Amino acid sequence: MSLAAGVIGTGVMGAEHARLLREEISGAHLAAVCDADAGRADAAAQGAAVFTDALGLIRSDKIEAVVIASPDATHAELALACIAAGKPVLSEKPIAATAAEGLQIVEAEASLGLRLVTVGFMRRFDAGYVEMRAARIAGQIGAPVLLHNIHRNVSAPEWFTGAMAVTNSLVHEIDISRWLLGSEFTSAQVTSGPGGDPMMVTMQTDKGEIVSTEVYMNAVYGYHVHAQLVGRQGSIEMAAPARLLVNQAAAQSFSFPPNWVPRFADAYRLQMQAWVNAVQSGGSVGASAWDGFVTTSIAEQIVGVLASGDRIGLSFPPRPELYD
Ligand code: ISE
Repeated sequence: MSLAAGVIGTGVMGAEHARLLREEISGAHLAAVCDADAGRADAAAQGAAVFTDALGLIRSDKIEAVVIASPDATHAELALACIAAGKPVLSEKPIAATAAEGLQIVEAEASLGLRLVTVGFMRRFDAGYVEMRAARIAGQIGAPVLLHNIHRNVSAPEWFTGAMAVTNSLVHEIDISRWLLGSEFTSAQVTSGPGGDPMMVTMQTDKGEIVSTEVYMNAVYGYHVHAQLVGRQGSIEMAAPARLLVNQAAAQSFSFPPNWVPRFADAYRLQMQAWVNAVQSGGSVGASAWDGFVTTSIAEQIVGVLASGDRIGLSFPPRPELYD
């Protein structure tokens, strides 16, 4: 039976998730969308039902699973409503706007004893990261000692603050580094440029690995995400994010994508397919509610020391057994 999925929010990411469910995913179909903007909702629905009330979509008996792509501040309330309705949910990152709300989601799932939440940290489905993690697990470069991450955007709006670069962008590296290394972060320190852009974040893990992440929101030349994992017996890094190399005017070049949607198009599709497959088989996949909570908690703790530049020891409440 095809899974009836509903998408809440039809902005850039919601429209892409709706398109995937309409056109590219097997085992599921787009049953409904929800957005306050009727024109945008109709464009994404293309014949599926349209709701203006997100809780109405979640509680509808015509909807079996939910994708949340509404504004960040609404994620927690909607994820909690999905848990209350017993429906699997794929929520865009972040899981919640605050760590306290993220913990509420973890506690709700833990008391239900069932994992219903997947957080859309789509980089876990990107071929480069997947191969890098497999190489680490196979011991190809020996024990990891360093991970260097680069995260550059073309430009950010005037109102985009250093704190937002942490909660909106750095969160990807927090999640993917924990996943790549299979480690937990224990401390962090940030050095910020003027107005918080660029920033350099140095973190350490419980295995002593050092993780550096450059977040540069106004890098101009293109959207550029890169990772290099350094081990005791070698290093492994991402190749250029392109299928074609152009030879012209005595030079070889490739193009950078303008933003994350084309860069991670395959990852978004593979994530959606893996989520649908997991829901169909009663399992779970991708970043859990616990991963989402830890990431939001680390981001929040880092934001607290942005101005001082102090190194901070990171701490979390105990992890419920559900996530072992
Ligand atoms: C954006 O919100 C995303 O989630 C992108 O994946 C990230 O690369 C970008 O920096 C964020 O602003």
